Amino acid sequence: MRALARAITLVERRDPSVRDLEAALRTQARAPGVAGFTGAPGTGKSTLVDAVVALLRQKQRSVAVLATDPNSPFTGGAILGDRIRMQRHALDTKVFIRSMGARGHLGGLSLATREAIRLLGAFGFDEVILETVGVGQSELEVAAVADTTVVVLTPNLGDSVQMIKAGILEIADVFVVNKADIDGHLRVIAELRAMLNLAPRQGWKAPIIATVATRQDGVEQLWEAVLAHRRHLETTGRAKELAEKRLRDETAEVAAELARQRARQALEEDPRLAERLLEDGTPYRTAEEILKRSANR
Ligand SMILES: Nc1nc2c(ncn2[C@@H]2O[C@H](COP(=O)(O)OP(=O)(O)OP(=O)(O)O)[C@@H](O)[C@H]2O)c(=O)[nH]1
Ligand SMILES: [Mg+2]
Repeated sequence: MRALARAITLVERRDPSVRDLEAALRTQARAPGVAGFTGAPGTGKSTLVDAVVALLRQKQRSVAVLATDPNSPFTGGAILGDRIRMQRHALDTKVFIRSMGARGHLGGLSLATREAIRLLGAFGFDEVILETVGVGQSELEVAAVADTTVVVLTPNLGDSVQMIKAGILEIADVFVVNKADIDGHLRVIAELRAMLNLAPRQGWKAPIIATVATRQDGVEQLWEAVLAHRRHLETTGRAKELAEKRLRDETAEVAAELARQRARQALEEDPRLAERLLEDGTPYRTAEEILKRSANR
């Protein structure tokens, strides 16, 4: 576990040694199932994830939770309330809980998260659960990495279904209406269903699961829905397509990261280059030159 934690810190920092580590681990790696939980702050994501972890442990599945916050600097594993909340799993070696951030690192969080997921696979974890912390692009980042995206809504918080952010409907594979112990949950479910019927998605119809995370109600159904979606991906060949697309995306991100490092280095180390750049007043010629040089190395 210590080794895993350290390796993930390297991944967060985008440390060059990650490359060797990955190569060494590749033979052992097998892909864990990845489910991402997203939704507005306070909807109960952490409580739900904690309940799912408990369920998975009953089923003898090992599980890693990555709480990702694209707006934070890398964390080195420090985690706030969530670790306390999930503390009942602290002594269980088949549960790994970790927060990750990657502000200021090119490729952002999705690249670091993908690498962390590969590491978790190499360390033998069966399931990986991502929880987004914070708002903004995080939903989309999670959807780009997870096999199954779970969008968590609640009856309160004023997040009436009409206010669901554009884009959320398309990324949700499973909807959860959590806090179903609060008045108004039936209305939210009805509104959501009506909205989904207006804009049906091809192939997979995202189910709506009502849960009371604090009592673990509905958590079994929620996990069943995640597994049903996973089977759907497998049987339609979509899983393979997604894996291939991710590898292409990730390769483009890694290439961009390497190119940026080399460009910075060239501009620092070669005064002639920097001088000509100033003469040009625009970056294109110099950028091309740097890429050419980099290719010839
Ligand atoms: N009534 C009720 N409260 C709940 C339920 N699930 C979670 N809560 C409460 O809602 C609050 C927020 O729960 P969290 O699990 O921290 O929510 P979160 O989505 O992880 O929040 P952030 O990580 O801050 O975005 C806590 O006080 C929970 O106890 C539920 O099903 N019913
Ligand atoms: Mg949380």
